[in-house]
Amino acid sequence: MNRNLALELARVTEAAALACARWVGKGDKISADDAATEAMRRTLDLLDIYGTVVIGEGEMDEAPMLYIGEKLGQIKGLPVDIAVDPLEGTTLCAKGMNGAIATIALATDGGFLHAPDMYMDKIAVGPEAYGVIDIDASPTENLTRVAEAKKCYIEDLTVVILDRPRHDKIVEEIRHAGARIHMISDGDVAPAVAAAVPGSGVDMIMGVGGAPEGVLAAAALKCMGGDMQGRLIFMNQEERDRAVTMGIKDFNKVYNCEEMASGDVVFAATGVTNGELVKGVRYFSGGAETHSVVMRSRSRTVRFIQAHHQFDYKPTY
Ligand code: VTB
Repeated sequence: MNRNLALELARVTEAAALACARWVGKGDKISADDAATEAMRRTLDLLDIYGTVVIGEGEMDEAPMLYIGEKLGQIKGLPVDIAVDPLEGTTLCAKGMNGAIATIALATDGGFLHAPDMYMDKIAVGPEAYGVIDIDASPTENLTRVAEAKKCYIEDLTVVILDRPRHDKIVEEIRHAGARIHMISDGDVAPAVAAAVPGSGVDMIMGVGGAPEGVLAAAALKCMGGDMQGRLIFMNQEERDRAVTMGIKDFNKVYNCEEMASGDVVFAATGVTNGELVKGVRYFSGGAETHSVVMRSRSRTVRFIQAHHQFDYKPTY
């Protein structure tokens, strides 16, 4: 994959973040998501790729843009799979809460798991704890191993977890084991990625969130040498049937990072609101500042990009 593509992806997530940042705190998550999606699609279409959306805004009949199967980019370009979440954390954006990002990943050779829109049990860590996590082991066991790998006390570890009743039991166990918990109301991609960023303050994520979000997190963790495991959670027969049509055979399979995101992978995210991974969009007279992160699996270079956008010269926003 062309190394410049990773940098160009920053432009795509910047556009999405700038578009939905106008909706921060307005209480309208649909308009915020629409704005991000439209901007992402428009900028993505300019890239020299021949892309197919595999993780997107929904099925063709339910999403007008960035739907699963949509072809994007220049037809003569490099064939890639596209995974997008133009606004990860729509409610966070609508309420002006921390943790909303615009994010995208590309993979060559059909590299992404075609994860249906359903739940996934996840555990993710940074490179120092590569190879020590096991989704089938208890939270205590995982914390013990991660603390050992990171040469710290369990009490020094911070676990990010979605604040949901379904996590009551593991929250109790994590507390009992002594680790710190940061509960979030939405948006588990950014903290999963942050777990692999030194100094982010996040050591791991645990618990059940969205499966498409799991693939995006895996794409980033692959680029950084982090580790992740995920298992799809089927709530009903309809979800099982849907998974079968998407090529999933083993309902109990534990997917590792590589099985969710293989091939040559690039990932980008831009902050919409502030978070542990990136800061949100900040306005100044005549423009706005964005904070993005872009990375490539081949080189493992992770770039944080702070950009100043002048609206007089970029009139869309
Ligand atoms: C999950 C999580 C996402 O929405 O999909 C969550 O992975 C939905 O979980 O990051 P619930 O059904 O329990 O609300 C997000 O938090 C996106 O907002």
